[in-house]
Amino acid sequence: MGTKILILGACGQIGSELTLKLRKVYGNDNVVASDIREGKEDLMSSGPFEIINAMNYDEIAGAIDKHQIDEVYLMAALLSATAEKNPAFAWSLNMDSLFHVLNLAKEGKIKKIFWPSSIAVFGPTTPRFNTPQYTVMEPSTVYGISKQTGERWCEYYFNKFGVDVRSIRYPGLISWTTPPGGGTTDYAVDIFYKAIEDKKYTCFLSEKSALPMMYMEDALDATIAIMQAPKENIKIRSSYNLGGISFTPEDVAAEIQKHIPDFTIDYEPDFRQAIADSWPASIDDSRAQEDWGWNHKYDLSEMTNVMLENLSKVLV
Ligand code: AKB
Repeated sequence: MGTKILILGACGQIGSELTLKLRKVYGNDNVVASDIREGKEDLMSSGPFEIINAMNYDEIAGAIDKHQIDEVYLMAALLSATAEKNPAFAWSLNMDSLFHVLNLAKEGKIKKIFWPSSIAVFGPTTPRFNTPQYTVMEPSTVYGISKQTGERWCEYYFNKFGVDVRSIRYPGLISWTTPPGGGTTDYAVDIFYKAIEDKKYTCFLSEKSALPMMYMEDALDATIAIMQAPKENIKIRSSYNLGGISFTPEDVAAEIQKHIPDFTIDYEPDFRQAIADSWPASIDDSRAQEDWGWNHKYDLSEMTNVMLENLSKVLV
């Protein structure tokens, strides 16, 4: 029998695409999707689905037992902007769910965990350009504090209990199938919807706010690559930097204008500007390249092509 996988938070931006990709790789019946509520039709109909609250240990443990799960991908989380509005809930969701899966691995009920960290672990005192793997980390957001704390616990559970937990610091992720929710990097997805629907966009970050970003397909490839890498290649058990591309709202607007010449953008920065200002502009991901062969495929121009091409079919 093949590897059996449980995805917590399968209906979100990353989870929904990750589920379909993992089903292609491991077989539909071997990938159990779960979330607090039902998701899109293709996700529900292509394989098993369970309603699970990621904050509930018994619900996770029950599904692991029922489906004889080997690996858990914990994708449920409150992102940076939403977490600022609801700090206590963000902390509970982001930390409780992680402790549940770490403890399930410690108890021998699962063999491997994927847990996403984020560029939000860095803060205003971190070097902003080509941010190194090991550097000053003083996150100033609730989300960033939860991710940095999570990284420390992952490393601790690996060192103390041998828990095989693997993690990536995702940059902003761009995709056209499921919209993101509650992040600071969400503008880089919204802008494509608005470019097609209205030919204009009001950006909640300023024109020069450079952030590390990545097209979803690259992020999924990285996620599967780190999970499939031999154990001895995973030398960092907190979380790996993952860079991809780096651009500003002005850069992506210019790229869109190559396809939609009358597209216009204006800027009305809100509270998310302070979050963006505290994060790196670009990331050094050489350790991911060296340890498990990571390399991204999509640049800004290729990503823009794919986003506009696919969204214009969906939004007509
Ligand atoms: C966010 O903007 O909160 C996320 C992230 C960078 O982790 N996309």
